[in-house]
Formats: sequence, C-alpha cells, structure tokens
Amino acid sequence: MADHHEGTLLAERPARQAARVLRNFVDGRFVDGGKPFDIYDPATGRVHAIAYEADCAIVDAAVAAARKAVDGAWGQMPLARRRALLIRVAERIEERFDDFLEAEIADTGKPLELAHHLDIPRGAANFRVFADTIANLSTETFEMDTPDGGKALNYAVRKPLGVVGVISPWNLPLLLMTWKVAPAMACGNAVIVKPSEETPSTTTLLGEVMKEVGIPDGAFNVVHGFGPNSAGELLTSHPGVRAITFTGETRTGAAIMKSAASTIKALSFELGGKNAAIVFADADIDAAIAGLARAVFLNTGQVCLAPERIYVERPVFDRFVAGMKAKAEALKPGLPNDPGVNFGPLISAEHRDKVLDYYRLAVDEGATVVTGGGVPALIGETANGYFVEPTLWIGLAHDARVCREEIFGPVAAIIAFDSEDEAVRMANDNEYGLASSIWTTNLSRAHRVGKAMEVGISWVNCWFLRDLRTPFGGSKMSGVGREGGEHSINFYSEPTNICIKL
Ligand code: NAD
Ligand code: 6OD
Repeated sequence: MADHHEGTLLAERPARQAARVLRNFVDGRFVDGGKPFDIYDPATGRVHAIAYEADCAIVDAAVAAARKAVDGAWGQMPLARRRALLIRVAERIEERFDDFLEAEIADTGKPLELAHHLDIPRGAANFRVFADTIANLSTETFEMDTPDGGKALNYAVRKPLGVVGVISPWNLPLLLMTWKVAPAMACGNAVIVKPSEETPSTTTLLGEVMKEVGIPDGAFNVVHGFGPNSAGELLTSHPGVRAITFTGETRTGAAIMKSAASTIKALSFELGGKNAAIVFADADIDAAIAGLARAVFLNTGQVCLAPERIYVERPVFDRFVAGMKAKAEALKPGLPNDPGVNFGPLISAEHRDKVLDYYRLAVDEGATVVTGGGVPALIGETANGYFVEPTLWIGLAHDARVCREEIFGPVAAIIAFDSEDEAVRMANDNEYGLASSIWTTNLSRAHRVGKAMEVGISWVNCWFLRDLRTPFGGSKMSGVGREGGEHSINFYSEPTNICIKL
C-alpha cells in the first residue's frame, strides 16, 4: 500500500512550509517536474497548496501510460473484477472521508456542512452507481433475411473508446470530476484528468486512492495546469486521446471543440447556464421560497443549475420577494468550519471582481436592490476572503444584460408575470438551456410547463434532485450530449456490430 500522503508532501521551500504540494499522477506514481503554481484558500485569500503544471513530456507520459492500461491490465480485466475495484474506490473515498472533506474545503472555502452532505458523498456514489450500470446494460441483436434466402445474425459488443481526457471545473470539484471518471473507467477506458487549476486537491487525493485499492497503473492519471497553452490544451489536441469529456464555461467548450477537431475526438460537454425558475400563484409559496432560496444561494450561487432569473406571478410577487429577502439576510458567511456558517466565498479574487461588476451593472440597468449588492464587512481571517453579499434584484427588464448573461454568483433577478404563456416565453428566451425549476400545485400545468422548457432538466416543485440513472446535460449553448445511466455508458463506449451469415 502506498503512503497516504505521497501526493501531498509538505513543500520544501521554507517560505511555503504550510503549503501542500500537489504533483502530477502518471502511471500509478506521483512524478516530479513541471512549473509550480499557487492554490489559494478562497475563505482567507492565503496560499494553501502548490501544484505543478504538467508540461508536454508529462502529458505525453500520461497518454502513453493510459494507452498501455487500456490495452493491458485495465482494459483486459474481467468485468466483475473491474466493478469490484470501482466499488473499492467508493469505499476508500468513504474511509478517507475527512481527508477529502479537508482538501475540498481548503480549495473552495465552502461550508463544511455542504461538502459533507453533497460533494464527498456524491464522489463516492458516482463510482457505485456506474459499477452497477455497466453490469446491467444489454446490447442489441437483429436477425435478418439475406438475399440468398438465408439468414444472418447481427449483434453488437461494447468496447472502451481508449484514452479519455476529463477536464473539470472548480465549483463542485470531486463531484463533477468523478461523475465522468466513474463511467469512463467502468467502460474500461483509461482516464487523464485535468482538474481546475483552482481546485486540484481532491483529484490528487483520488490518485492516492486509486493506488491504494489496486487500480492498475495508468488507468487513472492526473495532469495539473491551466487551459490554453497548458495541460488542458495539450490534452484536447493530443492524437492519443480519443475523447474529451468537459464541464465548464460555454466559451471554453467552443475552444476545446476547435482544438479537438483535427483529431476527431468524441466530445461530451456540460456547459454554462442562465437558468429560469417560474413561481405560479397556485404554488405552495413557502415551499417555493425555501426551495429557491436554497437554489440561488447554495455553494454561493456557483452551481451551473442555479436559477438567476425568477419569474413570479403578480399576485404572489411581493410575498415571494419578502420571503427570499429574509432567507438571504439569514445566511451567515465565514470560515468553513465555524459553527453556523452556511455561506462561503466565491472561488477567486478574479471571479469576485466579475460578480461585483455585474452587481454594479444591474444598478446601471435599473435594478432595485432588495438586499445585498456589495461585499460583507468581515474581520479576522476572512477579511481577505473572496466574499460577496447574497443579492436580489427587482425592477429589471427581462432582456437586461444581467438577466441574459451567466453571472455564477449568489444572485437572482425577480420579475413579475401575468400569464403562463408570458412566463414560458421569457424563461425560454435565452441562448442557454440547462435547467429550470417550476413551482405549481396544478398537475396539468406541471406537466405542460415542465415539457415546454427548452432545457436538459426541468424540475417541478424541487431543484437539484438527482437520480443518476436519468439523462443529464444541456440544450442550446448549455451542452452537447447527455450523461447519466446508460447515456454515460453510450458515450464512454462504442459498439462494434458483428454480422454472421448463418
Ligand atoms: P472554465 O471553462 O473556465 O474551466 C473549466 C476547465 O477547463 C478548467 O479545468 C480549465 O483549466 C479548463 N480549460 C480552460 N480553457 C481551456 C482550453 N482552452 N482547453 C482545455 N481546457 C481548458 O470553467 P470554470 O470557471 O472552471 O467553471 C464554471 C463554469 O462551468 C460555469 O460556466 C458553469 O456554468 C459551468 N458548469 C457547467 C456544468 C454543467 O453541468 N453544465 C457544471 C458545472 C459548471
Ligand atoms: O449532479 C450532477 O451529476 C451534475 N453534473 C451536477 C452539475 C452541477 C453544476 O454545477
């Protein structure tokens, strides 16, 4: 068994004695090399780790190791053994729960309670679910008549794609990375993960876990670094990588598509959103307020599925706004471990500045600020953290820029409507199409409006309720393809049809 802290040895440099070192994980080992870069704790603004940017040689070595694993020990492994190993990965994440918790919190600053009930458990669940899914899917068989009056039998067999590049974002680092790594590995692919440069810690820890449970060398690799002209682009343009599965911004998806074009890679994209919620006057308004306050402010609004536009039927508008304001003002910012803290920082100083620019723009565009709109007055360790206030606006036109562009912060514009048609039209009038959340007690309306939404996932009287067997992804500019259940297996494998003349 490997040393648990192989990838996270204390830094050698005296000035950074408190920082962890995150090396690249290639062919079952943490390797030296690459250029160091700082990882910040967003709750305090302090450097808490140093990662090493993978160069061309490290990425090439990762691709070669992954190819060897697909052709050998991992790709050839009997399915029962592969599944058992993936379940061991889930168990080991649970055994090392506190290590994952600590690493995720250090990178993101998110409240401990949130990482405890969402990020880390879902990291483990992703491996269990896809270890099951892969065991329970069939392929198709057709018997056909042939021109000579005989018969032929067609049947398909599923094969791994080969080497899969996984490029992941910073908002739910372990959850979103394992959501792709688990099905890719269940299908027998070897993966190379490029985690976000802001949040590389839990992916590095997963390298340790893979080694500890006996996943063959090369089946799981980690390369650290950035996007353009760095590890990200080296992966997306590498001829040895057969597929890229990506979660992140829409414009990054466009850049990856270009970079992957010349080597014709399979692509699965989960991209940005500008999600709408609709609250009808017949809804349980208290439930809508509780559900949508959670949706807008969870993870400081840094959830791709979060509604940033809420359309509310006029008779219940004032009551809804007052309820949301009370929820926003009850949130407590602070350090992840401090008692009662349920509101974390944004991920970086750069992202905080972007969100604050939108706060200013909203006022320029005519918003009345119901609550928030600035930076909370914090003292002590969090004074230099990347905090902003939870914010609500009314009085904006539906086509204001702040109502059209993804902000990715703890903010929503609340807009009144007078008819179902008007609400549906405004909700769909956006270039994104990721998710929606509709609140009504009218069953017919729930089905009708749920289906009318131009999105990948349309929630009714709930939000972010996930059954991992269902299709997940975005419409319009929010994504390409679907993952979840058999949709993931279909992306991460390809069938060969065998036609036998009988
Ligand atoms: P991002 O696009 O900036 O970065 C995501 C990843 O892509 C990072 O690892 C980054 O290093 C890498 N990258 C950037 N440019 C690249 C390039 N040219 N080539 C290869 N790799 C590159 O996104 P982010 O800021 O980390 O995450 C926030 C965004 O992600 C938001 O837009 C959010 O809506 C979206 N998101 C979508 C979903 C979904 O399921 N649809 C889920 C979570 C986040
Ligand atoms: O739950 C999931 O599987 C998923 N992909 C969630 C995406 C959240 C976006 O921030």
